[in-house]
Amino acid sequence: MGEDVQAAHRSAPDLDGRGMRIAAVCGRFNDHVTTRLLDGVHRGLAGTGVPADDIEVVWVPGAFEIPLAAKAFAESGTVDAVIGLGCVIRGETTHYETVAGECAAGIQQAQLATGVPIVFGVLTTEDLDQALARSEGAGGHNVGEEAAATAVEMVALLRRIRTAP
Ligand code: INI
Repeated sequence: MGEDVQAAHRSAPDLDGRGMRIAAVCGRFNDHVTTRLLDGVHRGLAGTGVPADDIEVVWVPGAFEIPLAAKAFAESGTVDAVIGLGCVIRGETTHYETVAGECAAGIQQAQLATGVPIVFGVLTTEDLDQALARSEGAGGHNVGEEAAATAVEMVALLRRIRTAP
């Protein structure tokens, strides 16, 4: 495959989220950061045509609880995708690896078990500055906004795969 063709395949697709229902499961731990990620999710989904009424938000104590709530949403059949939002800062905990690792593993297990996309919109950073730099306002870098695009892309992709003749 030529370089241009490969680049075209790598580039982000046009995202159309109209008609999709998305849930966000948001960790309260470090909520000065996770609220910024949630703002990013709303911005990102609005940009693809998902109306605010089609976004359901729930809060859980921390990143460790995200997989269970996300799996419950995925099993409910009420949403097309789930976005997990959390913030685990290494400097703030001695069990950083446990919380971050279990959250990631749980999300992966839940999406593989249910077949519903569950996006890992969880920041795992060395310090607060890094977390703030990945959760910026409109026009800046925001992992929540990226997670929104991933959710819409995966829903559209799975629909194509599952309806392919
Ligand atoms: N939860 C987070 O989301 N981020 C953290 O940085 C964090 N730290 O530092 O410990 C954290 N801990 C709480 C954890 O997610 C659970 O809520 C708690 O252990 C109860 O199960």
